[in-house]
Amino acid sequence: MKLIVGHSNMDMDCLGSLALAKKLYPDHQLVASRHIHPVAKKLFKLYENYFSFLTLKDIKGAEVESLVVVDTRSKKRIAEYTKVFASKPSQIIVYDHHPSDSNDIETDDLRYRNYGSNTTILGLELMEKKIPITPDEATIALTGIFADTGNFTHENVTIEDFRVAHYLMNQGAQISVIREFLKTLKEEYQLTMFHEILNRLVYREIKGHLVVFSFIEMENQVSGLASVVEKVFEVENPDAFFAVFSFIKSKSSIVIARSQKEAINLHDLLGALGGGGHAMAASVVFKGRNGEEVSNDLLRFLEEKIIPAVTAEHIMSRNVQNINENWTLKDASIFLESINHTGAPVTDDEGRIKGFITLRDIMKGRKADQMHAPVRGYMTVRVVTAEIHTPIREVEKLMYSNDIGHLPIVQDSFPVGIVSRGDLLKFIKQHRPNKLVDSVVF
Ligand SMILES: [Mn+2]
Repeated sequence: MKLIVGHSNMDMDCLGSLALAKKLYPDHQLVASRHIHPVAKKLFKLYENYFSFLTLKDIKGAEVESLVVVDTRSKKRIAEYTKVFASKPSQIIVYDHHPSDSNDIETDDLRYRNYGSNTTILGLELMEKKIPITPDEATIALTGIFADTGNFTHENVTIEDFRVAHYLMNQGAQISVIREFLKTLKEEYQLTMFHEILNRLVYREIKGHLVVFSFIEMENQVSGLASVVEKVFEVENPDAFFAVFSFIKSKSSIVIARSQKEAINLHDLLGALGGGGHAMAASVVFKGRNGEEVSNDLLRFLEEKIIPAVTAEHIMSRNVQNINENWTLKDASIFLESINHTGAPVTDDEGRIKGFITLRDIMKGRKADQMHAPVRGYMTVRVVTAEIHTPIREVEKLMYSNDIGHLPIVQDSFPVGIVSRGDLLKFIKQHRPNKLVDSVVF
């Protein structure tokens, strides 16, 4: 037999990948997992006949000459299929966008790309081979891309995801249908849970990152918790969110986590605890442990393992050029011109920061014919400053909410550095590797 499989607990991206894999390998048959992820059930039901999936029963004892695996490279996640094969498939092709782990499928044909969605990898191959697809196929595929890129807003999104989305729109993908599939909090209890979590959020600063936790105890596990977590993460927008759910009946707990920081890599962190997922979305299950215990252990673990956030100290320029408060506006203007800056901190004779003066402030003095007046009278007195240990997240907020181009970094009211918008942009460009930012904006 020639088969195409996705991972167990098939989600939207998995289904999108399957739909396109069937186009690339028309002589292969699709196999359905025993479990469909709750978010993908609607999509699965609607297109079940169209896919004409084989079930596990159909492939029992099969001799598989060719196996195509999509949206995973983990042996564990395709074990439900491989367990029932008569022998090892003679050929395996793997399409995956997840990072490698210790449990990788052995293959010499791994088509790994770091795209936001796995569907994108297959989409590009279809585009290259100019294989036509139907509007239904385009709709299923595009749903997968929307789902795995958080509607093209997650940091994992790449130009390629947009390219394939563009192609799928051209093939007749229907946004109105996709919108129906993507509605997350459909159920009443999910909405209730959403508000319950919001009311119980605990905020922690861990090594300069804003990390949010929640802990909810419930009788039984229900489906759709991940969508709720996703929504809370979207609304609260912290650096990372760890939601702990504890199930009384089964004496187990699950941690569902989301992150938007490179320094908080969930694939590594929760992987170390036996869980799995992406750098930005992962989960881990603890059997036989109550949620309170899990929450405390998790916090201790994160406090130890999370990489410290970069602070102002790392991006500021140390060469601060100050202006004395007693200088004239004319002196200040010549000075700024000589150092090629648009503004500088103003200090007293001891070097303590007293204010900030910009070329714009000096302009006002020039218009009033006051170029011989002291800087003191024209500077901004209520100067916004930060400290060397202020995390970049704060620095960014301070600069944008106060609309300032320079942020003096002070220690005991002495300026020790200054961060310009240029410094900040340079940092963001380097440390939030997003192909969009690299190739379009800059
Ligand atoms: Mn995926």
